[in-house]
Amino acid sequence: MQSKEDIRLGKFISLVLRHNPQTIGISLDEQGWADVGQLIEAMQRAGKNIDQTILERIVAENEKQRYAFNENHTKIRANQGHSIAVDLHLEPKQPPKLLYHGTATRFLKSIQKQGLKKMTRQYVHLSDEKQTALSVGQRHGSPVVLKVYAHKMYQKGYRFYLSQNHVWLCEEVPWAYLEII
Ligand code: HQG
Repeated sequence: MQSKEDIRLGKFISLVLRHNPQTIGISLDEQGWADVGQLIEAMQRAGKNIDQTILERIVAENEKQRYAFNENHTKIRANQGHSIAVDLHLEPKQPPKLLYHGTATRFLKSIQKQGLKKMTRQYVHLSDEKQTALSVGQRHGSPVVLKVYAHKMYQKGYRFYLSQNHVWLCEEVPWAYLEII
């Protein structure tokens, strides 16, 4: 179990690596990598209690494996969830027959009209487990899980990607491939 402080630091690292590196004055390369030394120094300047040991622990223990180091641990990036344009070099992959997306009931009308859109992120996020989708939906309010006919989409030429921490990603899901469960 991660300590509350590690969870808090992890959320801040997600903000920096997915959405806003400028908030602590660093930048990411085009594949989303930050320099580990720069990240630590910049976080310390921003008043965060972090060093290499703490960062290693946060990355290793994060319950969703949200971050990855490069081989020699000089660079770090988020495995998914970006709103800023980065190219993670993910290869298209054949999805399972069904995937799931958790959302809030208040978004359903709009989703029925437009299908699932990326909104602020780089991809629509899908899961191969209903339970995971349910927890994702709960973050937004009264949850509802949508079944995604992923294989049918794949057969029609839609591309799917699998992030390093096992989140399925795609550009959009038209309503025709969705079903409320
Ligand atoms: C909804 C977490 C209206 C969509 C999770 C969702 C995930 C629409 C919200 C990752 C819509 C966007 C991503 C449309 C989609 N009209 N609403 N046409 N299309 N939406 O947070 O999937 O914990 O950007 O259903 O585990 O909730 O941060 O996406 O409710 O993997 O690592 O718009 O974030 O990962 O919300 O979550 P988000 P998400 P972490």
